[in-house]
Amino acid sequence: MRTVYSDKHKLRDAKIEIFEGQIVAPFECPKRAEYILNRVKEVNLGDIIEPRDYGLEPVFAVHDKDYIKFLETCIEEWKAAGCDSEAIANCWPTRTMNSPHIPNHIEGKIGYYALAAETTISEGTWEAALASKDVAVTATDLVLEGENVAFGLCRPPGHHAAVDQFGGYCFLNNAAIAAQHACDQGAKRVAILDVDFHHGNGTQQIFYDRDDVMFLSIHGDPMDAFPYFLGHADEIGEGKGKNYTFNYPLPPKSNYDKWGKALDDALLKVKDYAPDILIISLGVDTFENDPISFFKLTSNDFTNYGKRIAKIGLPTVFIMEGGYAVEEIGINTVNVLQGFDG
Ligand code: SP5
Ligand code: ZN
Repeated sequence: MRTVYSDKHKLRDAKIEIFEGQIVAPFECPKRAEYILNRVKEVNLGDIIEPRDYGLEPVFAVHDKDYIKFLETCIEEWKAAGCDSEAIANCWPTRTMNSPHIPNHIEGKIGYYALAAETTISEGTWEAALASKDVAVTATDLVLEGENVAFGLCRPPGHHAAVDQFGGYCFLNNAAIAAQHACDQGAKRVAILDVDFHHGNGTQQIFYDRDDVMFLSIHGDPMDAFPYFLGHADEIGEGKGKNYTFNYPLPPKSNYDKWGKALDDALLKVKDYAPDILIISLGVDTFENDPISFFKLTSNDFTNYGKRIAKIGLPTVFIMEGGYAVEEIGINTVNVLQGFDG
């Protein structure tokens, strides 16, 4: 299969993350994509190609206009306000302060648009996010143009980004932009299966009331894991979208036996839905040695589930999301893709 990749991911190179009450080096770092790319080359997975430039049109088809403006200008405004640092949120419109007014000051604005504080906005973040969405849309177009599978080596990831919120290392929702692009190119039904350890809250929110994009997610139970406030089994969609969202929250220490049962159920639902295209939000933070997650999948399990996804026989786009055991991220990611390719 072909891999779409852009060097521009390196422009997302934040220096800080807030983790367990400390300032640490970000888990979501440029080395992640390097390891994946090297493994793609090492096993000769297939050609590696540059993304096409789709501009902002597919972004506006999913995200809020003012949110995009904010992402674009955030770091400049932050610096203009006298802060010589990466931009970070420290206050939010919380449950007791739910007003529709968006503050003028960047400190208030970033709080309005942030869904978590661990993720900063640094110089180059916007440019990297733009390239990442081009990677996702290009991979999707390869499949819409007739290839049976493609890999979008996206970085930064996307699945936590909502219509007008960033966080969880995500800024633009690459998988959602790809899915909407497929719809706009004539796909009647699109399924997004999110196998990242974390619930894909952004993707769920974007398509929650729609029946033309099915969303399914297997993830750490939000009672115990980030993003904490979405991803429960009783979230099933609303309006026309009712019964087109499926969540499989799993407890700490879940192994492949348990995880695979959720996958089987999800794949049955996808098969019944018979989408024109399947998008996999591919996070390998389900790995047993992931530093921030609590599932117990082994490197071989990744190969095995790649095979199981291939078995349902749908045109498939893999979009890279999380995975923070950096030294093993290449092996685990490419194991899924090789499993798929047989
Ligand atoms: C794309 C993606 O995988 N984003 C993940 C963002 C997770 N950010 C918050 C992590 C908090 C982890 N807390 C773990 C405590 C373990 N001791
Ligand atoms: Zn994740």
